Amino acid sequence: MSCRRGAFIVLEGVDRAGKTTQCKKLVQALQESGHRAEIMRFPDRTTKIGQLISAYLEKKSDLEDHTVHLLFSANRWELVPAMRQKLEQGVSLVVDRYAFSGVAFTSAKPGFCLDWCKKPDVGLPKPDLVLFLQLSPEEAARRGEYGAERYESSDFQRNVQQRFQQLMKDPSLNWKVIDAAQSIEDLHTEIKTHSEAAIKAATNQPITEL
Ligand code: DGP
Ligand code: NA
Ligand code: NA
Repeated sequence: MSCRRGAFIVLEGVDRAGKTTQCKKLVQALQESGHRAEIMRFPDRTTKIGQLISAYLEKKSDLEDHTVHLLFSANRWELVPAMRQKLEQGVSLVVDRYAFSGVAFTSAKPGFCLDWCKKPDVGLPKPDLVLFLQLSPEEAARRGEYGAERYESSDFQRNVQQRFQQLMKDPSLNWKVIDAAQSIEDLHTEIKTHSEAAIKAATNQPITEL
């Protein structure tokens, strides 16, 4: 019996690094070279929990900080059965943000430590590859004004970036740091190369957990 599963690939980074554009280009390129691949994003604002998160991000509602952290995590958990099913069917998942954004964004708030922030995500499927799109706060600012959503300020993003740096020290994860200041096409080529290697390596490997 063949057990060629799909690869679980995550793109992370601060806001404006180009994650969404690169996720779309990657899925398209993988499909064109004959892989089965699908895009996903977190938060997934379409579910009931996602709608609570969306209202919070749009500042239409205020939620207590621990509560919102748990909602973001619950939003990942509710998609786990579908994610596992796809991976086991041989579909590679290209995911725009995951638990690392969860930890980096909440722990950038006063009074939160990395350890507490990581706990609700323990047991989630572990990505085969985490591509971190590295962009300095100065370069991010040059890309234009931040939007009006929650978290979209240079000071907060600087804190988030520092938290990501700490998370990248985890040797149990396959982090690849990519310079997001290069051109869209060069960035895409680099991301595609890493992703194809991850798809090859995932074959016959079990899906592990965070
Ligand atoms: P996006 O739809 O990719 O623009 O993400 C929405 C915003 O939410 C963005 O500023 C990053 C933040 N975010 C993403 N995931 C989490 C999470 O799990 N926890 C927290 N606190 N913020 C998150
Ligand atoms: Na955003
Ligand atoms: Na995005």
